[in-house]
Amino acid sequence: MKVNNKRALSLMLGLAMGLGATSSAYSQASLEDVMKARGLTQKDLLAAAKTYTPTGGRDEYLVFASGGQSGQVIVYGIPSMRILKYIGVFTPEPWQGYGFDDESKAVLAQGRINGKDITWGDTHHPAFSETEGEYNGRFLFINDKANPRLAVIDLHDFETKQIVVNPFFKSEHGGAFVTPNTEYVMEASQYAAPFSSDFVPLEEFNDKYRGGLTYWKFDDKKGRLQPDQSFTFELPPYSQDLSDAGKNASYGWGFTNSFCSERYVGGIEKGRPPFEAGCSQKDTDFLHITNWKKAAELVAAGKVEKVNGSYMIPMAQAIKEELLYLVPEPKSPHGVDVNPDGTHIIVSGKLDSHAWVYSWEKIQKAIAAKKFEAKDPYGIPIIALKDALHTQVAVGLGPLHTQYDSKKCTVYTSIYVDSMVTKWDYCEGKVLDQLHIHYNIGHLMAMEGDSVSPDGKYLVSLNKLAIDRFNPVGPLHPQNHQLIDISGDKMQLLYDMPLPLGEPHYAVAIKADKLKPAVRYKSGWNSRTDERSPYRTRAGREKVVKEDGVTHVYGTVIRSHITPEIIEVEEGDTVSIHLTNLERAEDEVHGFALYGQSVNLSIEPGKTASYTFTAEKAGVYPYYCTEFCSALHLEMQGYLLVTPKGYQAKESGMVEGEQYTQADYEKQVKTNVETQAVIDSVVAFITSHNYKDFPPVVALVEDATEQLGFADEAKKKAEGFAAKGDFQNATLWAGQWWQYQVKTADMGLRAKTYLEQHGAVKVETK
Ligand code: K7E
Ligand code: CUA
Repeated sequence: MKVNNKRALSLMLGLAMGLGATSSAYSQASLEDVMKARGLTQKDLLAAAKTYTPTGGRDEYLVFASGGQSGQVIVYGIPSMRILKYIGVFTPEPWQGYGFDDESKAVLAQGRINGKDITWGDTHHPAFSETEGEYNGRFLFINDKANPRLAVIDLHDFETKQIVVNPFFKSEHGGAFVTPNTEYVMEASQYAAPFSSDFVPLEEFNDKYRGGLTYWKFDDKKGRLQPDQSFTFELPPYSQDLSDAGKNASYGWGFTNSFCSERYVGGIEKGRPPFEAGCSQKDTDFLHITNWKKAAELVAAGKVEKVNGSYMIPMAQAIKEELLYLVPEPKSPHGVDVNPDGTHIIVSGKLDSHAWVYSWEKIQKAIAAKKFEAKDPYGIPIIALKDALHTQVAVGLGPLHTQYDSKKCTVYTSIYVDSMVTKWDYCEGKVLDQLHIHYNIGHLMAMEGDSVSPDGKYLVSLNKLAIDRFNPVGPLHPQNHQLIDISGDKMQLLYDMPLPLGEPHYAVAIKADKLKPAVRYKSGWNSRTDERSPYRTRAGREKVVKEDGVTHVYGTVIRSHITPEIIEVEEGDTVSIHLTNLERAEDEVHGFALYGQSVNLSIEPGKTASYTFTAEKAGVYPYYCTEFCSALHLEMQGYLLVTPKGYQAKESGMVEGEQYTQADYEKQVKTNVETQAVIDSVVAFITSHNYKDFPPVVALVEDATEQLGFADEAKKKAEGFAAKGDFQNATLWAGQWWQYQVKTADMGLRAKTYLEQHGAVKVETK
């Protein structure tokens, strides 16, 4: 053991002294050699130079992609396309302890449907919180299509904080889309169903089945959706699809697509033509236009009734109060996208080769003049196409979604059937460029593309099929995100990124410098409620107490021990283990796993995480830290002893495997004195440089100082036992003293390396 530790220390010292890598023959090859060996073209090299991010480098944008069926969110960088994180949202994720600790189980429990735990989600559309139409980098919302739910992720720590269940819908697709100041998050149903949870026969489809659109109120300060202030529009049983919120000129309004306005109900097994035939008969479907601002005023004025405890605006009321209109749109549309200044709305029909551009000015005029061509079967006024349309542009077969460029009037539309991206001008109505992708693109995404000021630069094509693009890995292929350079007149394909998690329908990208994520929590923090945990503990205050029949373990974790190290409970006890990470150091996360229980905790610096279970069976249950946090990570361990009922401990006490003498003690002290000399030299190096100009180094120095403080306490204990002639305890405490020294040296050397690599300069020392 000791030998290993010493080797570890000398290794650290060796690296710090620059005895590192020697250059290999490979690295001496010229660029031409490498091109030749790998069969690369000039074009490849250019693409590589545009995406390659040198070691230690950062990305300009961060992408938050839906994780599709994984129920997670995937975070990656642009232009490097390096994946940084999977965020657990609707699905348990063990690395983050999500769905394993009590705190996050409570978040997942908010998403229960009819009392049943749903441990996955079909995530589709992420959306950033906005201020005046600009991404503000504070929150991310994402929907679950399968079970109509929305989740709130706080970008302060990239954790899911809330899940809400739609009180009316049985599925949804048109979420999440935010209004320009995140007043509301839009969520539209997809498959019409009764608003109640009762059985209603399909024969009553037209009368009793309904679509809908919920505007979820968001409280920016609390960072939570407010179900009691949210409201839902009752809509006809058309299959409502995607939505987008109006902005600038169209602020206060929302736009929602629909398909199957034929209201066909299928029945292939009864010899009826299938859904797909019955749902694509008409030449047009309906774009729904809703006035959320006026609806919110009615809600505030107490003029909207609650149904099932939630505000619901019936169609009759929406029509009477002039909140709801329809406009014909191309057959089986999919995307609806409002342009940055809010003056135009682009809709593409999957079964029409045109993208239709609507003029908000024309629509407003028709509404003001009450100029309608007809009413739908539910009495909703229909604005004539000619009174709403700006132009129609032939963009390709199977157009789906549209993204806006930084250049005025320039847009990119995904063309599913033709497998390409069409760049076109919606003011002039002409196609500018087309690029083939691989294969069958769904959504596409430009940098800050949903904001009022898109950045252009890059486009990501989120493809539905990968087919032959990657090494084969079985019948289930990875997803393929293709990075496209859109800074010039011609689009240029740069990179294929496989995504091995689920089908990411949509993604959003934000300038990385808008995000300011924390590196640690306030001490004793419940990260899911964003409050101090009632179960937090400080160093030296660890305890085990029985309260209301539950054995509460108030413990701590820090390199490299879990306190307590031995927990004794009786068979049948309910046990609640609460662990607080005492670390303040960046990236010093500890985990917690316990034999025979399905648990892993991720306890980041400052966090308190809990795990409650019943100790059903008497036995010995080792536990340990699951993050390789330090040289003595493997020793970060303990035992849960579940004693049989009525068990009496024997008198004899514990016997240690080794007995130590005065010579052992002195040998350890000698090592410690030598180690201290190393620490002193590192400290001298750091303090003789302008280390205070480097915040990461300041943090490391603080951490090292703290570890050295612990070393001092252990040293005093060792010396106390030595003075009493108890060399057993003296030697063990001297060993612990050395452990803290090693951690101090580790921090110090990391700080020294950082200074050397970041051009620190010598300063005058007094
Ligand atoms: Cu087109 Cu759900 Cu937005 Cu898939 S959706 S592509
Ligand atoms: Cu803590 Cu390993």
